[in-house]
Amino acid sequence: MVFSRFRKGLTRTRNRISNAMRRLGGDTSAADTIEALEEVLYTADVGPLATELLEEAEGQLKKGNLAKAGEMPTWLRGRLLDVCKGPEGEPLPMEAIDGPCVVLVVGVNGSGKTTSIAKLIHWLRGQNKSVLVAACDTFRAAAVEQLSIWCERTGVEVIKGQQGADPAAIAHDAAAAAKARNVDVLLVDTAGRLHTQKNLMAELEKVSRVIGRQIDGAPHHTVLVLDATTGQNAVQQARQFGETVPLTGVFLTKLDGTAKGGATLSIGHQLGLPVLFVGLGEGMDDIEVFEPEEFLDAILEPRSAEAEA
Ligand SMILES: Nc1nc2c(ncn2[C@@H]2O[C@H](COP(=O)(O)OP(=O)(O)O)[C@@H](O)[C@H]2O)c(=O)[nH]1
Ligand SMILES: [Mg+2]
Repeated sequence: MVFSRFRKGLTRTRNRISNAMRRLGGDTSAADTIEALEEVLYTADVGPLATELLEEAEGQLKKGNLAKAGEMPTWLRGRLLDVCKGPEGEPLPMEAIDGPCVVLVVGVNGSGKTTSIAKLIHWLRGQNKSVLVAACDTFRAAAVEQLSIWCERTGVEVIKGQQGADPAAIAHDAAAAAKARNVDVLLVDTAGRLHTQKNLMAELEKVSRVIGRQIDGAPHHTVLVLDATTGQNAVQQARQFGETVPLTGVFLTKLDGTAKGGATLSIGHQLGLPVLFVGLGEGMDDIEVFEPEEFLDAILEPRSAEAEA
């Protein structure tokens, strides 16, 4: 069940804030309530949003709103939901386009790009979409191999070149092949890079441009893969990547390995970028479409009857 998968993946975040959440719902003084709220927000790493919400809560308490025990958690959930909903993301794959939907996958080293591509293949195949993959991370030999193994397992073809080959050339061939075969989706894996690596950033721009020359309007999605365990740093990365290639959304990985799941909330809020998918483990089926309501239930609602791992 989707619901329990979110809960399982977000156990760490939920456990870290559960005591403070209980205090928040208790019948305590305004000062204690604010302290509990502060702990919830900072522990979950919601970023600058914390200050904003704390001020708002203080104002509400002073006015005598939120006076009854139990009102504060409901208020918090409502406010976080507003934030979390963020901008609407264009669904993937896009049905309205003529020809293959091209998804360029970018991010820093180790953020989980290749694994997330495997997950996307699995998810798309589950919807009976035909998929082709471009191995444009030609930087490390192991990268092409890693991607090829996933493609073999999922039964999709991968367009690849030699180690050190020009990623733009592979992108070109892959886009041509995707068009010729009329596949539903072309997923493009890229090498990890930092915003400070000017050549690599220029290379990314070129990959994107070359694809656009082959297929009208492509890439239709440029998805930034962010490692949730980096918390607020992820927000910085998103800003910097967005300056080179226009981003359409985020794939947030490793939510299962962090207590900083709250950072997810800041991404939409601070960047105006939708979180499209989340990664909740290393397997190819550890992928979920981001659902704000389920996400909030999973971090905010401890269940005493539930055996938490
Ligand atoms: N726990 C967990 N590990 C992940 C997730 N996504 C990726 N990883 C791991 O992160 C590491 C780097 O992933 P990889 O896809 O090679 O990153 P890339 O360099 O961006 O392509 C690997 O060990 C993956 O198994 C996730 O959602 N949860
Ligand atoms: Mg990779």
